[in-house]
Amino acid sequence: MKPLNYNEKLDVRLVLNNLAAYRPRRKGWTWRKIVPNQVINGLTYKQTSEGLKQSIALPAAKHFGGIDPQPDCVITTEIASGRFEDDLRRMRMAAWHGADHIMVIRTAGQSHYDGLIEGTPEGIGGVPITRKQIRASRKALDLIEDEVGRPINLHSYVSGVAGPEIAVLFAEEGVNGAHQDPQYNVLYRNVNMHRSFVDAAVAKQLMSSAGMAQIDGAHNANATAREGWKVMPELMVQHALNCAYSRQVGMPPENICLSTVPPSASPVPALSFDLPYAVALRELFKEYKMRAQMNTKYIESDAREATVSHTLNLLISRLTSVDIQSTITPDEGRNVPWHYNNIGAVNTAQQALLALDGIKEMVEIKRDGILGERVRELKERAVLFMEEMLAVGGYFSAVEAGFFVDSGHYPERNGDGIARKSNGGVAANSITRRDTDYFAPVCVHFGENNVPQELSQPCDAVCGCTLCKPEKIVYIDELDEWDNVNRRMSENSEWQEQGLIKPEVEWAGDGIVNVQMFLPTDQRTAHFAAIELASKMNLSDSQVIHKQVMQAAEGTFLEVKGKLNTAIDPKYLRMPQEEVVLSGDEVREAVAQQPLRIVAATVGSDEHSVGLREIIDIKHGGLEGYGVRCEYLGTSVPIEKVVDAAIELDATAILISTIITHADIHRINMRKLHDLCLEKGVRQKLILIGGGTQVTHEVAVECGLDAGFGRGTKGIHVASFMVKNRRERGRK
Ligand code: Z97
Repeated sequence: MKPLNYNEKLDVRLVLNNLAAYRPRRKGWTWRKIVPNQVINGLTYKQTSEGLKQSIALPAAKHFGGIDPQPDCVITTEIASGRFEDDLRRMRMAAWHGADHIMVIRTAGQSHYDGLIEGTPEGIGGVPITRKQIRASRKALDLIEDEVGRPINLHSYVSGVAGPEIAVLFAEEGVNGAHQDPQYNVLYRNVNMHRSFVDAAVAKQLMSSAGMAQIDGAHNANATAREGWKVMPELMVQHALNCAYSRQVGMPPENICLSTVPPSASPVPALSFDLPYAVALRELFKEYKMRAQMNTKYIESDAREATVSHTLNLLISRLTSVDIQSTITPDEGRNVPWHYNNIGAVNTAQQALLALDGIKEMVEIKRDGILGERVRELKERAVLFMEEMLAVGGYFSAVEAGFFVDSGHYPERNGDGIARKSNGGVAANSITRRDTDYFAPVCVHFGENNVPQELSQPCDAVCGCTLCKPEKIVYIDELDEWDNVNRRMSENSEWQEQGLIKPEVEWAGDGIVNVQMFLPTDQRTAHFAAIELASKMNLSDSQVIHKQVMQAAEGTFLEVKGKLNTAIDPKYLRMPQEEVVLSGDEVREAVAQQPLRIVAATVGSDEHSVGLREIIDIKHGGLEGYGVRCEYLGTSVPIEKVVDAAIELDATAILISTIITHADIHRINMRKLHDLCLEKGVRQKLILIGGGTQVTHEVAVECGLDAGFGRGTKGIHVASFMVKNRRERGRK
């Protein structure tokens, strides 16, 4: 496929084309290339990696030369749209914002499937993981990684009774990382425990053979337990079990990642739990990688609250260590993870990690006192847990006795743990002892294999296995005529081909918009009033997805999502012409040839001068810097005085500014300026410009002025306009 062009959409149809022939171009996990003491635009960073070829920097970067430093750790985004064709576009957007670990969430409960599925069915809360879906995702990611200039890791999940088959599929297709933890099967999916561990051995070996990174499932105990922060000792035990088992199977330690989660969240004094926990964990599991999952247990519908929790979690990552920083969309609590929130979370991670760059060189973790005590206590509790586990007969007996996901702070027990029967669960009694002459003609195999001596490798017996000879992989495109990507895309094709624009958050063309409103009434009334208002805005299927009481009687803030069943044709869109800004040199030259003088003031009864002064001041790159002679008359200046001064000084232009505005005072001032200039017979001669936070070019022109400038304006914009406007007047 030809390389992506930054201003063209990813063509999903081209990605789907000839997928049968696609082969992954590499296997295994890729870490970022760390650059110690990297200097970017004169700033030294301690914890960053190689930069991107193309990216979108954090909003504040524009004040710092547009820099986009990339932190040292891999940054994850979890994608869960339910339609994989939409996932591909999310991946691209996330990669442009610095994500290099794409976790495609599986459709709800895929681990209950006993085999592989094919095609591209739609999922709920994630996509059904199939060969076609993975292939297309990996192929799209190849294009995307070339575009941004950094390898991107694709990730999914190895669980359920079909775990080993999924691991084979992932090894074949070049999936770079996966969750794999037999405890997940046992505790959350009630798969028989013996079967889960046997399967895990096979899966882990396959994952190792393909160099995949493994993430465990310990964080699920935090998310599931009634009082999540009390399970800290158990989290360590779960990590220990999966690490030890993975090592026994032969997985290299550098591929083993702990899914660590700061277990608490404010309003509890979160750091007093989370920091000792993070320190203890990193001490106990030094050889392994830390994948810092953020706390999801306490995410509600408030994106602001979730973002603060995430930021505090990022502080823990920087105060201790992190190899993979996970990001969850801050709207996870609403179960509608929208693409722009994926980007929001990736931005949160980058912003916080960069701000905290090098913090450990300035701040030391104090080991004497409370932190040291808690670290020791946590380790002791975890070790005691393990000892008790051994005393009752080992892991399987401990699960039977309900040791795990109990919300007591060990050794306290609340009796609410998840208990599973050793001989029960899905696929119980499905393990068969191998015959003594057992032979499997595959190259990646767990346990004894009686390979006949005459074969140089086991798969020679079948002329090659799919890992050695990928051409033997059977690629099935679609099995379901109705539930597939082609049908879904054809539903959207008409408006897409016409180039129509529809709002979307979940899927292309879903028409969903999110409306924020404050209603001055109690919560319950506000809820129903908001839905009614949404219907008056022509929104259908409206739902209140967030509400917060400002004060019981005074009012409620709400977010409502709804469907807007309309599309915009850009052909008929009236857009003002884009102003082409002259270069600084062009402006300087024009002003040198023909002097330009302005009179400027903050008018009416407005005492705010900062905005206007920045436009004028040489220090802020203002008009003075281009040779413009500026007469600044001050604040709260009457319009009459400004016009008189302009006449007296024979100025070319008048600049007025209104920062604080209510009751449309900015419009009133601008109109007055225009009218007065007309009255005094100087309107033709003077360039009239209005500025301020509420001013736009259109509003200013409507009020009779020549131009209006709002937020974000720099001196060059105004200078360029004046030079061009003067030229045009000269031409007339
Ligand atoms: C995460 N935020 O990053 P299924 N195996 C393990 C898991 O943890 C999971 C599955 C399998 C979370 C999001 C939640 N974890 C994902 C160790 C899911 C998924 O959904 O049962 O098919 O398997 O980990």
